[in-house]
Amino acid sequence: MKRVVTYGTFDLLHYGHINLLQRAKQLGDYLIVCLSTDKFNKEEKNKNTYFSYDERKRLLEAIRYVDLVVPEESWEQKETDIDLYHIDVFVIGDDWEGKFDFLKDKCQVVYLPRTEEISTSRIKNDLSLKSGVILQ
Ligand code: C2G
Repeated sequence: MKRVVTYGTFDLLHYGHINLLQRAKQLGDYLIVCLSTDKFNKEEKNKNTYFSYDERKRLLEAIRYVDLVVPEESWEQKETDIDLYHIDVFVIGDDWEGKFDFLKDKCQVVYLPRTEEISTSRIKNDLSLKSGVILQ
């Protein structure tokens, strides 16, 4: 069984995330998502998520491509995770191109093209703009 891992916040789940997860799953048989905790998002990624960790976990667990969701609590846990979960492939979007090449001596590292036209921040901006216009 080929085991794949990916990492992320996955806030306001959208089709860009789904595209990533679908392609990640195609690279193996079992996909683990290491989901950034609320603490990690706030303290390390400077991200204030709309949905809490539990809500984001619930959403990811409902996706057919995802087999297991576990917490991402630090930048440094990737190497241990690869051993712990016997990972064959590390996958992430190409906005991280090259950043995780140090994992190459432990597993295959794949950077997948992002879905360009969508992002969580774009959703937030568009919604605030729209609501701003309507409410004025
Ligand atoms: N993604 C994508 N296309 C988008 C938006 C996101 O392919 N339009 C991908 C990202 O490249 C990433 C995954 O979806 O692989 C999750 O995106 P984020 O939640 O923004 O993850 P990020 O903050 O990049 O966290 O330790 C690694 C970090 O936790 C990665």
